[in-house]
Amino acid sequence: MQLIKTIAVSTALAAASGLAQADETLDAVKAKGFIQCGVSQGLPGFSNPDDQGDWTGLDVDFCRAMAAAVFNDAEAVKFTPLSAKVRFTALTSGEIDVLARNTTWTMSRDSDFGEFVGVNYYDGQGFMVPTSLGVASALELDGAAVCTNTGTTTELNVADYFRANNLNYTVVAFEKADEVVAAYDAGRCDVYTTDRSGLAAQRTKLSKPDDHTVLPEIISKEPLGPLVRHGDSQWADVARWTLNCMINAEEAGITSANAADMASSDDPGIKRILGSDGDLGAKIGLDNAFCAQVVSAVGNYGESYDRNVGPDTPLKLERGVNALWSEGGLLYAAPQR
Ligand SMILES: N[C@@H](CCC(=O)N[C@@H](CS)C(=O)NCC(=O)O)C(=O)O
Repeated sequence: MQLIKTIAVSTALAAASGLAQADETLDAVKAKGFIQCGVSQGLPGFSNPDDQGDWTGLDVDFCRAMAAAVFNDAEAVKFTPLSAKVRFTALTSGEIDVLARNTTWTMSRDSDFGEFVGVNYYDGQGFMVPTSLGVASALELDGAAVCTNTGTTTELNVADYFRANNLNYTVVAFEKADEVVAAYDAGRCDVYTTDRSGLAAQRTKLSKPDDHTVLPEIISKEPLGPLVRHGDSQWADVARWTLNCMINAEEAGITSANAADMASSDDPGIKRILGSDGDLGAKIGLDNAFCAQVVSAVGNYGESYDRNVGPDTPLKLERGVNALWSEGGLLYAAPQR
């Protein structure tokens, strides 16, 4: 009796606070008709509203890909802009269904806040300085004032790095990224430190982007990836296999332009990825053609990379370690079989 009462109370509490019960997020998302995706407050290339207010970026594409996987409609998604500081509470409280916000996968976050489902950008922390400072290495930054964001992995990394190298520094930290950019642009600090992709993105907002230099040091590992709440392995699978689908599609040569035709390919591996053979999608509560829906609507990982952060975008980021394993990079998705 006592046990039944406890279960009833905890279920009611969980329902009231929007917390995930086992395997309930996919049903809840289907019932409301869209995915609520937590993103940044504006980071070009990753999650950024354009002039029309439409969200674009690598993380935004991942959210749209999930919507295409669940609804066959990449528009069935709403975006919640979040500062670094509040992002995890938004997930654990049930305000969002998934967090895709240039978020570093660390052990403490994986245990405290949610389940990371993979990596959509391998990064590392770097430093940017005004070229006029004449600094060529981070080891010359003794005594520097360092601008950064609160609520990020950045502060601990920079403390470790300066201590390890016996350098003094002062931190000038803000919650909003635009405040960091404005402070650095106004010369309130000597150095801007964050993920290197973040430096490439924020640089585009400076009054004179070409007057700044990114130093050669990479002081940390920042594997950036999406996460979902703990305790709902079906929803974690939906997120994980959406990401794997985009990476596997690139490896198999499946693109937004050819996905429909490739479904009738003779290649059994391609047929399994696209769902024209087997029942892989049904195993995680989706249509067997979920991956075909994703790639047709959003493209494969490489298409999304090139469109959002690649060499032909303002961020100008080479594929580097974010190339497929078969091209010498780190992207290695578990197979769809
Ligand atoms: N990857 C790091 C840093 C994430 C982060 O918040 N970076 C800042 C600077 S690039 C940012 O996203 N700013 C955009 C915003 O706050 O909307 C983490 O997960 O803690």
